[in-house]
Amino acid sequence: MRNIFVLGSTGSIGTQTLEAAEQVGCGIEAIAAEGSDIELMERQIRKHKPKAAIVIRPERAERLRQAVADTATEVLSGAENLYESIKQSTCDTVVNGISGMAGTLPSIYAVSSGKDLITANKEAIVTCGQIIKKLAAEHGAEIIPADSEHSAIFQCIDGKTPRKRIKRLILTASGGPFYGMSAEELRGVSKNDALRHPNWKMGKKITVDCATMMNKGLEIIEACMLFDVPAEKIDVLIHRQSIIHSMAEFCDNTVIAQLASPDMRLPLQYALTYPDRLPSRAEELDFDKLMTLTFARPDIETFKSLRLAREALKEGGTAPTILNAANEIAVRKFLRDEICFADIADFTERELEATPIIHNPSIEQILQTDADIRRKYDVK
Ligand code: MN3
Repeated sequence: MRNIFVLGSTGSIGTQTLEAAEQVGCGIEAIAAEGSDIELMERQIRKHKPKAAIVIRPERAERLRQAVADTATEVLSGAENLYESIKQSTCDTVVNGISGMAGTLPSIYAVSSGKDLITANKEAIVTCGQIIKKLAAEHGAEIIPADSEHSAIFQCIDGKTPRKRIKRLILTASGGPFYGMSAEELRGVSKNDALRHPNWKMGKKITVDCATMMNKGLEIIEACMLFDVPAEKIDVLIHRQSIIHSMAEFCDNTVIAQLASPDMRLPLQYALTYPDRLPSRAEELDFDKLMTLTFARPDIETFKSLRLAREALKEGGTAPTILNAANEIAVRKFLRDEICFADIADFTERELEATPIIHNPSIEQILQTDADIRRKYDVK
């Protein structure tokens, strides 16, 4: 059984990873979190007894240090100590549940020190996917996707079929809370409307990304990077029920789909037990009451994030980094009521057009590009 280092342990992915790990009996080597919920970190330490706990915001660390002084867990703080802990850790697997670009360096340190990477963090793969894959190959680390769609594809194409026999990967999308609305109607939606996802319970940033469909745009880029499939072979299909988590179509026109109830603990657990499977706490599918599965084409005129993501992917280099940073800033502005919902994609499009693209960038250039855009808007 894997011995894991959980990054972003107090977030939605982190807490569900710990549940899945407990379910299958994985060891918890270390946990790391930003530090916004010290009480939860304390409970996690008492329950899972990790060797180390890292609080990324140093000013939040002292409270945790005092709270768990009676335990054997060492409390460290700051990003540098996090990177060092990942490198030095005796874990075999890093689970990256950090939200946003802050997850990038941890993923890079994980694979460069030979740890398998279970990644729910999209940004690292979207911006540095090729570099991370190369480092993983060099250091014998495996990358196991935990995003539900990519886990589904990973399961559908697993086996001995050569990659060149894949005709298409079909990412399913719930369509979010605003499916079917016109551009005009989108002008009137509120923050609370955007934060109400029909099927999945997630953090705020990704919930807004689902509403704009930028989440699916980032997932197209992520799928290209993870599975070495060109952009034109990746399709998006609206599937409101979120039962089929994605599909792979092969050259003989067979389509293999992965179905399960929408419960993030399941792809996280599969990543932990892969290639084995163990009983999970996810609800079983009830074919008696379910089962109307519907499919529709996405409206890329209204939800233009999908088009923007494809453009960034085609452009390559730092274009996905620019797309991601601009979107992250726009979402933050939206959550602070500084811009309206429809402005999110416009903001991202303007930034993508205005920022020069570097081809074949280094990690430093990717991080610099990201930092420059954030500095411009004074957003860290
Ligand atoms: Mn997803």
